[in-house]
Amino acid sequence: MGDGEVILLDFWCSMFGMRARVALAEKGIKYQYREEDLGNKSPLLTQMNPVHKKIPVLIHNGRPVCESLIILHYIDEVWSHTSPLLPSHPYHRSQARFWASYIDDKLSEYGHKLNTSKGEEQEAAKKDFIDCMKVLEGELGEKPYYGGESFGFLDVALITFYPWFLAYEKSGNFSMECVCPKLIAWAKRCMQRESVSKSLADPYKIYEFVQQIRNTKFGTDE
Ligand code: GS8
Repeated sequence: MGDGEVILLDFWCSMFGMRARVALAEKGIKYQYREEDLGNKSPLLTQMNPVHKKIPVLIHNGRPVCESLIILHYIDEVWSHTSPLLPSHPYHRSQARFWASYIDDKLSEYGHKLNTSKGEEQEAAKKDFIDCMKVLEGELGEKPYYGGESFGFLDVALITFYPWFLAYEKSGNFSMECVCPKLIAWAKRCMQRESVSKSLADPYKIYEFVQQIRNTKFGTDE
């Protein structure tokens, strides 16, 4: 079942797309990477994800799987013989899903607001973002990974925000290392894995990308 053609429709700096890239790399799956122009989406993207028309989409033997967390589940179930990502115990699986949805509902929203707002709105987003990061750091506790002794589903779901940290820090004028030192130590541990370091976008390019968005929105003399 795991064999066959695998295509990933993606966008280089997407934290959602990078999740699929890390999971595919962890499992050692060969795939075709197709970069989408989100301002001019390909007919394949609109055909494969007609509901949301968003990346990432994993196309396995011609059939699409949409939504990054669902893609992670799918990859883990189809290529189950190696590098399990989800915990084996139902309770631990439920907790990994809970925290992944917390990341998508909260961290992703506050991070986006922090990068794309100014003044009071940005200060509020910064506070929410930092609070959220501290909650996630608390959940990690003293464990090396969210998956416990091994790198797993929740590690994949969160590590793809790491290359965005530089842009968040510059936008909010704060240091993640000072705010959440244990979380940064965890991120550096994850980066030692080739599946992670080779799949994540360059933080400086992401920072430039965010600057361009801010310049378009607010002008260059912020
Ligand atoms: C989010 C995907 C998404 O926002 C997931 O896969 O987890 N819940 C989804 N994709 C964005 C790019 S990354 O910010 C996207 O494709 N945007 C295009 C659009 O909104 O038109």
